[in-house]
Amino acid sequence: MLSEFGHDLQQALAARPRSISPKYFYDAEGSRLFDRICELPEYYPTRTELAILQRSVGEMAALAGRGAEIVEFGAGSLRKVRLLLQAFDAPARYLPIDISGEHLRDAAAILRGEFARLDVQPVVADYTQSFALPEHTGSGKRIGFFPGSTIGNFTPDEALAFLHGAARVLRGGALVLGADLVKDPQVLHAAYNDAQGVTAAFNLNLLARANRELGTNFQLAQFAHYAFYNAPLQRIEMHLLSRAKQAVVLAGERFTLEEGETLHTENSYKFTIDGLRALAQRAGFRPGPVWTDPERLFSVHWLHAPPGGSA
Ligand code: AVI
Repeated sequence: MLSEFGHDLQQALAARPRSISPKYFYDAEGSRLFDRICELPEYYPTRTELAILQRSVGEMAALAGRGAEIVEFGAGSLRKVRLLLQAFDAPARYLPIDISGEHLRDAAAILRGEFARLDVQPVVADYTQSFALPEHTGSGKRIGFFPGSTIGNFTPDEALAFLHGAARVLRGGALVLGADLVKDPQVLHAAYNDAQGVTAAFNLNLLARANRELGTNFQLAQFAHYAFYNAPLQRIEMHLLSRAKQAVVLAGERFTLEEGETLHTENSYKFTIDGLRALAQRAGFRPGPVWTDPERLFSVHWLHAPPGGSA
């Protein structure tokens, strides 16, 4: 029986064009490489968003009010949510939602140690699908947190579906959303083609992971990391490009890749501020303040969820 990864890779190799979800980047090695990407000089999103959050978290705290509960979509960087938890007025509860139970447990244990009065309730679920949250008990608002421009890794339809789901669970509250901005293509190109080759290793790890988990025989040296900005579609595309005609065997099935053919591994959409606000409005949010950096590289949005009790 093939795993979900094996099944999706099999479908991807058989299709034209070939593409696979970027969620498969994140095994332990991929997560470690992504943490290194976040520290790279060329990869501006992480430090820019952190600086924006540091500057604006006081305003966010005032908007959130006392006793808010924070719902984080993905238990990502503790550094970011910690800023909110420290600045908010007596946050009542923290609900991180993540598909990886192990990752969630670790994050929860660290935050419980740091915030003794905070009720930390991890939710193991796929937040891109329909999911349920524990009942909203306190009198504070429910504030969603989705930093990092992870929304940019969704297709436009997936982004809209995610926002609809978030609006449903955050009723009466708000969503704090980080979104990378459209900018000089050279800046974007450098961010996904770093000099140290960490992004290349991150991309190629998808094939290494397949070799480890699925017993495939990908020759990593026969593939090139290929990332470029597709300006009309406002997205960075990452591909793995076959350097030569080659064959790979997955679960007994042989697939041929011609020289120059690619496996499309990721889209990273970039947004205009108005475009992001319009998208959020389509999902029922009322756009509030937007914070950005002096170079307008990155944006953090306060989006008011529709009124009413939370689901
Ligand atoms: C997680 N995500 C927002 C990153 C991005 O920039 O799209 C993933 C990434 N891919 C290459 N570098 C970083």
